[in-house]
Amino acid sequence: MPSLATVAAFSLPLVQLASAHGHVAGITVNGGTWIQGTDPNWYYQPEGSAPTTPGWRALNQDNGFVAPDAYTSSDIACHKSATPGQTYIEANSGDTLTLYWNTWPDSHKGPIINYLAQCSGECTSATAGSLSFTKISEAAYLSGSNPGDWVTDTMIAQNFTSDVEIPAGLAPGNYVLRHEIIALHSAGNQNGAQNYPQCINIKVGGSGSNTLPTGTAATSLYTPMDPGILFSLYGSFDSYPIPGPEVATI
Ligand SMILES: [Cu+2]
Repeated sequence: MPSLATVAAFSLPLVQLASAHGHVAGITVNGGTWIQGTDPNWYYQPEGSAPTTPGWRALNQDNGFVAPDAYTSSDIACHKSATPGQTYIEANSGDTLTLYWNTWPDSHKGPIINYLAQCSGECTSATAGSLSFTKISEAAYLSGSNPGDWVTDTMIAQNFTSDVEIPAGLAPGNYVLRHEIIALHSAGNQNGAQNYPQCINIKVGGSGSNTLPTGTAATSLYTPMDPGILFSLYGSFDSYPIPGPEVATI
């Protein structure tokens, strides 16, 4: 039997290895105060012992991804076995959220896509499978090929940050922001794309009056054979078909 000290010595490096890809560690609104996002290590912490944050928690202790063979599972909504953030960001329509990934590997090139879903009550008691997502912004391919320059390279160069605007004119209410990177480094093979969805609760204020156009259940966003999901970075190309629905006009 290993001693307790031996177990501790071996489990510590495992935790540190869990930072290979990434998660949204924090958010600011219009460049303001840092708001903690999420951390996969909080998932197993006893009730009340982890920070209360707007970021959803998930069973992604390896900072890992959801694969195309799970696109019909609600795990694709807000990551594996996700549970809602216990609070929310307060922001107004037209505000800019800056999302801070804790890290991101240079090899993981691909699109960054943002969706909103309106909660029927408080988002703190929503379930991933009940949400309907409307795409509000997307960016992906910039230039070159094999593998070329991608918006994920911009994100890395900007200290691992990515901005998203809450649509101007959006009506006040409770929303979940679904922010997602799809890493394409293995996407030339079937089931090789890697989706990294992160969900964050937002209570939108302000004086907007536009309701969110009808969205799509997360389980209907993508299929494994979409041209932007089964896509090789390692060849010659001059465009890229971003997967999912069209960006909505709000
Ligand atoms: Cu990775």
